[in-house]
Amino acid sequence: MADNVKYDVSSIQALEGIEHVRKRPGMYVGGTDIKALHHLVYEVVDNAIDEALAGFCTRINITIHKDSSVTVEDNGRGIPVGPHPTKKDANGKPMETVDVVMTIIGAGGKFGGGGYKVSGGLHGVGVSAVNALSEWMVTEIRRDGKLWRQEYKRGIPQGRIQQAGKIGKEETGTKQSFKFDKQIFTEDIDYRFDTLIQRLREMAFVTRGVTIQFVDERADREMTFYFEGGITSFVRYLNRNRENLHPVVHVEKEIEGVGIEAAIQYTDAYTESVYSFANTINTIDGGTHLTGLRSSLTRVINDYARKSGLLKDADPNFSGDDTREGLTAIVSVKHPGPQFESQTKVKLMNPEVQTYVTQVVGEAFATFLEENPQAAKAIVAKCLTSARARDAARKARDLVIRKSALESLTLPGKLADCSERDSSKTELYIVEGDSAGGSAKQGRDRHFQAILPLRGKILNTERARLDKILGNNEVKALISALGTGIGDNFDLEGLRYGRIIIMTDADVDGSHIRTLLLTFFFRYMPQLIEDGHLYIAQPPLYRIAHKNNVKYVYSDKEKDKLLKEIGDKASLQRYKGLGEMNPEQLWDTTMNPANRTLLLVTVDDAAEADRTFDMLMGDAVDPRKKFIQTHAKSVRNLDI
Ligand code: 28F
Repeated sequence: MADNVKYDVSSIQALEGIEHVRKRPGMYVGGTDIKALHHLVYEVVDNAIDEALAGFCTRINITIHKDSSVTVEDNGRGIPVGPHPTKKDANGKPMETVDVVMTIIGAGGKFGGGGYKVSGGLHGVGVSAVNALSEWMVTEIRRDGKLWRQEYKRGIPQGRIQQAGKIGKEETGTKQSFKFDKQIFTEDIDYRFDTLIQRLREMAFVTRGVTIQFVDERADREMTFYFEGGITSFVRYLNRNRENLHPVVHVEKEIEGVGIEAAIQYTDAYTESVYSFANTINTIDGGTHLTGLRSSLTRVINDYARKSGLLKDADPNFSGDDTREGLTAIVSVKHPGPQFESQTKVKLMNPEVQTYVTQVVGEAFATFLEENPQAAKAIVAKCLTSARARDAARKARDLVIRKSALESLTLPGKLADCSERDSSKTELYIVEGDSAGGSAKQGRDRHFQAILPLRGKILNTERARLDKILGNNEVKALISALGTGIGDNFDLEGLRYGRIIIMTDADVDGSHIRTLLLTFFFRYMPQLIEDGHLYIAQPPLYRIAHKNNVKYVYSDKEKDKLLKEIGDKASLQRYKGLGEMNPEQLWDTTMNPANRTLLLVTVDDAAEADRTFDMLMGDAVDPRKKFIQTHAKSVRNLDI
C-alpha cells in the first residue's frame, strides 16, 4: 500500500456516528457535567459487568490515574479479534471486530442478543460513545495466547489492530484506557471518588461473586468490593445499624428467561429502604419489579395475619404503608429485553415482570412466614403498631393543625424575626447552637434576616414517626417559624421567608444536623426544595492574616493557592465552628449577601441524600459531611 495513502479503517457510519456524539454529547452521556463524566466510567464498567453476568468474568479493576485518565480491566473472554461477521468498512472490506465495538454506536451488544446487554445510565449506546468523547483510548485484548492492542484518537482508529506480545494460553480479558476530552466536558471538572464508589459498591452487590477493585491514584485511595452474598449482603449492609426482626429472606428464580432475585428483612426502623435493579441499573424510579415486590408482601402479610388471628375480622387490612414500615429489601431482575420508561430511563416497564416478581416473592415470603412463626409474629406486630401510629399521627396532625391555626399568631420564643413583612425579600437562618445563634442575631441585618437557633440535634427524623416528630419542640418551632404546615397540609402560601438557609458548623456534628434537616425538609416539605427556597450557608474554613489585611477562604484549594501567592509568612486560623467568629466576622463572611456564598439545595441533592441516607446511616459521620457538601451546587453572590 502506498505510504502516503492514509490508513482508513473507519466506515462512513463510524465517522458520522462519532461526529454526532461529539456534537450532541447530551444525547449519549446525558450532558457534559460531572454526571456525564461518571457515565463514561459506568459505560465501560458495564461491559465488563455484562461479561460477568454471562459467566466469564470474576474480577474488574478500575483505576483513575494522576492525569485523570481511567483504566478498566476485566478477566473475561476478551473482545473477539478478527473480521466482524457482518460490518464492512468504507472500501467494502470486513471491519475488524474491535473497531466495530469501539466505533459503531450501539454495536456493543453480544453476538446476536442473548446476553443482558443494557448498560447503565446510557442504555447500550456502548463504549463507542466513550471513545468518541475521549482525547485518546487504548484497547488491549488478551486471548488465544496473544496480547492485542488498538489505539483511537477522538474515536478514530490510528491504524490496524497490532499484536503486542505473547501471553499464557489461559490468560484472557479486555482492558480499556481512556482520557476524557477536555474540549467536550465542562472545564475544571474531575471524577469524584465518593460518587464512583457508591455506584461500584452497588454493582458489586447486585453482581454476586465479582470482585470490583477501585484505585484512585490522584488521592492514593483504594477500595475493593466482593460480596459472595450478593443482594443478601446488600440488605445486611443497609441494616447494619438496625435491630433485625429475622434473618434475611432470599429468593432467586428464573421464569421464561427472566432472572428474578429478592432479599427482604424487617427491622425496628420506621422507614422503608427498598432498592430495585434491572440488569444492574439502579432503577431509582422503580417500575414493575418494585410494584410486584411491594404488593406481594402486603398481600402475604395480610393473609398470614388474618389466618393466624392476629388481625381480627373487624380490623381493616394493613395498608401498603403499614407493611412497608421497617422494610429493607432489594429486588434485582436480569431481563434480556428490558423496556425502560422513555424519559429518565430509570423505571422498568415490562408488565410480565410484575407478575413474575409477585409470584416468586409471594410464594417465598408466605413459606417463610409459615416456617418461622416467631418472625411472622414480630412482623405482624410491627404492622399493627404502624397502623395504630398512623391513626395517632393523623389525630396528632389534626391537633397540631387546629393548634397551629390558633398558635400561628404566636411564633417560637427563640425566633429573632425580621422587620420586613414581604416574604420574597426575607430570609431565615436556621443556626445550630445558641452561641452561634447569638452571634447571628447580633451580626445580621434585622431588616430582612430572621434567626432561629436550633439547640443540639433535632430528633433524628430518620427513625421517628410523624406523631413523634410533631411533638419535638425544635421541629415544632421550625414548623411554626416557617408558617407552611407540613406533609399533606403543606401550603407554600404560608411561607414567611423567601429563603431558608441552614447554617451549621463545618464539623462532624454540623454535617449531622444539616443532613437531618435535609431529610426532614425532603420528607415533610419537599416543595420548599422544589421551588428553590432551601440553601446551605458556606462559612469560611480559614482566616488568613498577612501584614495588615485579612482574607477568608472557603476551601483547602483556595487556602493552598493563597498561601502560595503570599508565602507562608501569613498567619492561618482554621475555623472549627461558627462560634469562633464574632458577629461582624460572621456577617462579613457568611451572611452579607454582597460577598457570601450560598449553596442551593436541589431536589436531586436532597433526593440522593435521602435515597442513600441508609448508606450513610451510622457510618462515621465524616462521609456524610463530604457527601452533602459535594452534592450541593454552589451559588456565588446571589442576586440579593
Ligand atoms: C474493560 C471493559 O468491555 N469487556 C468485554 C467482551 C467479550 C465479548 C464481546 C466484550 C462481538 C462484536 C459484539 C467474547 N467472546 N470490559 C469489556 N468483554 N464483547 S466487551 O463480544 C462483543 C461482540 O460485537 C465476547 C465471545 N462472545 C463475546
